[in-house]
Amino acid sequence: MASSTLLVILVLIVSNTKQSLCEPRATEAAQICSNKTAPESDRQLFVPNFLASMASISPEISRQGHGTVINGTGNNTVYTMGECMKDLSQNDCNLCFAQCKTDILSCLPFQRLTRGGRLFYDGCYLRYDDYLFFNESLSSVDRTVCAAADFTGNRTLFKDNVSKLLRNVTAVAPTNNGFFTGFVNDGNLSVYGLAQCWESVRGSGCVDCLEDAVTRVDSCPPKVEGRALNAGCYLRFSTTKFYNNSIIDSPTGNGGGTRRRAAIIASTCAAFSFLLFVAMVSFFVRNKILKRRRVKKKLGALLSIVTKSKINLSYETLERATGYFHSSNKLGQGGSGSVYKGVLPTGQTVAVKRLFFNTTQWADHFFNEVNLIKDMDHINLVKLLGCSITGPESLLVYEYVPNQSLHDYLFVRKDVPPLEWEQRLRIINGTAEGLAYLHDNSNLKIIHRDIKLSNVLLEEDFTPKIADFGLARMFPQDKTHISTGLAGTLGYMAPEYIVRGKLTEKADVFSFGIVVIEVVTGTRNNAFSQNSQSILQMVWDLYGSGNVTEAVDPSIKGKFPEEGAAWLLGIGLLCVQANAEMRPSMSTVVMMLNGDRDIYQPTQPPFLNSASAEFISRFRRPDSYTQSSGNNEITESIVEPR
Ligand SMILES: *[C@@H]1O[C@H](CO)[C@@H](O)[C@H](O)[C@H]1NC(C)=O
Ligand SMILES: *[C@@H]1O[C@H](CO)[C@@H](O)[C@H](O)[C@H]1NC(C)=O
Ligand SMILES: *[C@@H]1O[C@H](CO)[C@@H](O)[C@H](O)[C@H]1NC(C)=O
Ligand SMILES: *[C@@H]1O[C@H](CO)[C@@H](O)[C@H](O)[C@H]1NC(C)=O
Ligand SMILES: *[C@@H]1O[C@H](CO)[C@@H](O)[C@H](O)[C@H]1NC(C)=O
Ligand SMILES: *[C@@H]1O[C@H](CO)[C@@H](O)[C@H](O)[C@H]1NC(C)=O
Ligand SMILES: *[C@@H]1O[C@H](CO)[C@@H](O)[C@H](O)[C@H]1NC(C)=O
Ligand SMILES: *[C@@H]1O[C@H](CO)[C@@H](O)[C@H](O)[C@H]1NC(C)=O
Ligand SMILES: CC(=O)N[C@H]1CO[C@H](CO)[C@@H](O)[C@@H]1O
Repeated sequence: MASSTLLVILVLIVSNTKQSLCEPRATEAAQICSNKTAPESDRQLFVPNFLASMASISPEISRQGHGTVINGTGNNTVYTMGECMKDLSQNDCNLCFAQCKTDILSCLPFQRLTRGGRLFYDGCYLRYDDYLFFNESLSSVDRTVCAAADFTGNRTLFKDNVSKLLRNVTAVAPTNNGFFTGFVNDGNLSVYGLAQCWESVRGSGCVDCLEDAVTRVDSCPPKVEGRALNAGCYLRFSTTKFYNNSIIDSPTGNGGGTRRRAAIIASTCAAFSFLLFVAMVSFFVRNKILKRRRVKKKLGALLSIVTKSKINLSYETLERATGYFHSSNKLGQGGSGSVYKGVLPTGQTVAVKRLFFNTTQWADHFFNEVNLIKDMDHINLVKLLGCSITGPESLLVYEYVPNQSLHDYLFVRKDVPPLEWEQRLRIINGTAEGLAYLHDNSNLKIIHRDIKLSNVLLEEDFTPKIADFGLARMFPQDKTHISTGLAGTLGYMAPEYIVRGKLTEKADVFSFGIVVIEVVTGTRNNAFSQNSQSILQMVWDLYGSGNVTEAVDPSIKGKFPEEGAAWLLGIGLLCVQANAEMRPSMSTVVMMLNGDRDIYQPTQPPFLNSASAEFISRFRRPDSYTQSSGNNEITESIVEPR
């Protein structure tokens, strides 16, 4: 009983932190994959254009929160549009979009070439298609999504109030840069709404889109929430406050009539506002509690693990240790949180990671990391020293690794000498050993899923340490592969993982191969570069012509053993072979690195862009699916939220 009270308090605290507002709202509202198909022969032209457009849209999004790009020519041109909701901060926008961009890959076809996909998140939107759709306001596949839960009070009043809110959407948004947020409340009930026309949909297009959206969403009550997901706009109402209202409260914001309404409420009766606040909070919390049963269960398991162990640290201690998370102590920002340097009262220097996900993801990631790595002990894995889960935000405490990441060392810092050959060798060896430990750990097989230069940290003596297990998944021994939501970083992702969501430890081997080639050549692998510039293509070609040492980082020219370099690049190429089965296991790699020079030669080119289209098409042909149970299973499990 006491523990369940504690859980309730915990959930309460979590729901009330500012974090629940500033989350990137990367929750999926709908994914709509086009069922327009094209001949197989078009695939080789279409997919590279798709990848190019995904690469060029990100800078647009991080510059201005929206963007459109067109890549390719003729009938294989790919049109891509992305946009964040206007109330998101730029940082949240980037986070939302990064996830959106990864997840839309699952619209890429499996058995046939489909040429379009839309992914609606509550914080951002991404669509690609094979025709110019940027100013389209309505389409035949537009969707209305109503929540499952019914409103529990007087439904007639609720419906009236929702309609009242929705009427203002069409009145305000078209003349307000396509954007609306607002709410209705009468003390007992609040309804919040947000609507946005995409940047390229203005004027009558925006009006048409919103009118249609309002009509459809108006049929959602008595459901507590509804969304209209149209080609040209997004509309959502909910009894939970889900948007960032600082835009509305700020004097220059775009609140429409709502700002005045808020001012009236505030000035007429402060006590009333307080009641309102209490009502809002209790609605909000009750909702959260109902929805987050699963989280509570997980938290329960986690809490007992943590409190039984010695790794529990108090929030105050860690706050003080990091100078109250002072920006000068910030070491970096990862996929699941920002990391600060801190000094514990014992004098030990540590790295403290603040997780910034919303509640569900928070519990998932946290549970994942703590549970996975609390028992891991290997010199090449970053060690988890402790955590804090009862404070206002969750913190993980790791050993501090002083030289920062391999990525920063190689490509960012200008004040360090280039890595010598022996140091590179040591880094590659250690990374291989750490990975082999993860893969062959006695009772669990762990796939890291996000091996890349920035997840390899360096000690002062250049011992590498693999970090960031946030994406790691435990791998049941009796399964040969698991289908999973795609995660990871595109340039490092194995082709079979991108294309089919098929995850085995060979996906890590592929990423490791990329790391080897990057470390030896001192060049970054660009997932989207044209084939002439691809470092993988270059190394492969030089390997074929027997001149592979020309690819070695020019900054150590003449200061490395030619034979050793050729051999190491050969191992790298072996690991990035397109066919997963032909890649060696990590333990074989470790053996090779330890001097077993009796290795086989790479026989297959890596996942190159020119070859990639051909490669992908081979992977996607129905005949290569004979052993799987068909594409549906894979599609569904990929779309499943993590
Ligand atoms: C809310 O929006 C404002 C204005 O765009 C922004 O500065 C702020 O960071 C946002 N807050 C959150 C919590 O996202
Ligand atoms: C797919 O085809 C079905 C029937 O042919 C149609 O009803 C549906 O709207 C189509 N979906 C898309 C996304 O085009
Ligand atoms: C894709 O299109 C964008 C602009 O629409 C352009 O900047 C970029 O260079 C193109 N990429 C390729 C590989 O053609
Ligand atoms: C694409 O264009 C080529 C010629 O430019 C044509 O042969 C082919 O049939 C077209 N494909 C489609 C699907 O229209
Ligand atoms: C969208 O743009 C195209 C080309 O610019 C134009 O022909 C079309 O009429 C526009 N459609 C709408 C709905 O504005
Ligand atoms: C809801 O409120 C309306 C107006 O106050 C009232 O006429 C109606 O009877 C109420 N319905 C219920 C189910 O309480
Ligand atoms: C809130 O609800 C209660 C009963 O459900 C009702 O008596 C009261 O008048 C309502 N308050 C407002 C401001 O509508
Ligand atoms: C709707 O707009 C009117 C006038 O613009 C404003 O007075 C009213 O408060 C708004 N209502 C809502 C629910 O936003
Ligand atoms: C804030 C507000 O407009 N609340 C209204 C909700 O609906 C009932 C019935 O129409 C009104 O009495 C409230 O004023």
